[in-house]
Amino acid sequence: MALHVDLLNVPAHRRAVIERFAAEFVPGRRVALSTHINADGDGCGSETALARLLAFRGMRPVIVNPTPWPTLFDFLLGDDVEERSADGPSALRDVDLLIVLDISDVKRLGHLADAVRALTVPVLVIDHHVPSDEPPAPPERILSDVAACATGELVHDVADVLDLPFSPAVARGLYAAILTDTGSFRFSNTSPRAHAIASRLLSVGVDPEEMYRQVYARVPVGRIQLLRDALDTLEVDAVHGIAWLSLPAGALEKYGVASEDLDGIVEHPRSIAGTRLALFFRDLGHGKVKVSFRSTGRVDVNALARRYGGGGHAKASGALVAGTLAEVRARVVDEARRFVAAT
Ligand SMILES: [Mn+2]
Repeated sequence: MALHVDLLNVPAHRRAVIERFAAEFVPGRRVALSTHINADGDGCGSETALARLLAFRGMRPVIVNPTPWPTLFDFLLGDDVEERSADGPSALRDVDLLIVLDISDVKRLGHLADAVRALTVPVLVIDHHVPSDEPPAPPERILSDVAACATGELVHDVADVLDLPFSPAVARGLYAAILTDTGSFRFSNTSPRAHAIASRLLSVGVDPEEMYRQVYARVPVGRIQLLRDALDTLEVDAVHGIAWLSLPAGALEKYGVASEDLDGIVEHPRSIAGTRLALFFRDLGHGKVKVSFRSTGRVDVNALARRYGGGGHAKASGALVAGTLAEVRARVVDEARRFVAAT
């Protein structure tokens, strides 16, 4: 069927950037891969897939993230992938190349950001976020497309253009990336091409039920207890179509869970009938509150999050806001009411 093949074709503008990138993929070179703080399925899946693909090219990859590798995505690692996030910026010292994944803003590299700004070796970016004011690399070294359902889609394109093998481990990484960033093929970024690539990955041996179990069905009990507490804070402004949850400082410690266990919590207020904007406020305990913004429909939460120095996607964004939980919540909800009313 021609339709399927057409969907897998790599768009020309992506192909051109990837062919330019290939000049940096020199056998023997040490290449570091990094993604944003609190790596998600797209970050981890893209990294492990790209690490293996570049190893096929004869490169020596190492993953160096600003925050510890999430336990949830341990199953994507293996003896063949070196992961040195615990070593911090020093792990970047002797690399020949850095590839930053799933980030448009260098600040998302957390405590690695200054080391990356100071690097003298080339930095490449593979990403699908809305461009920021301070990208981690100059424009000619960025492969970015907001039309990509996940950074994993672009890593797929790298493998396709450079004719690198979709090994089972590569395919699992790419599938995890697309599965999680599309909200299990539910969000608006679930393009025909997302399904076509997923189809290709299934056809080389990815087991969808195993992926479901790994990603969604082995959560610690504390995650569910935390969800119970969070749901208890639900507030709804039915007039404006805004719903939000809050989490006080120390909630993660209380249940012995990690920040990755908060992934998806904001989908609960988002799922309420009539919600146009869902918010999740998490008090980090040091005078800052992390705010997650989710939109259903036309509300551009990237524009809203940018007012607080954050950003992301039009339908999913985040920001770090200074203040107490009560202050930040009052301020952001107030602004959100006006923003939604003007949309
Ligand atoms: Mn992503």
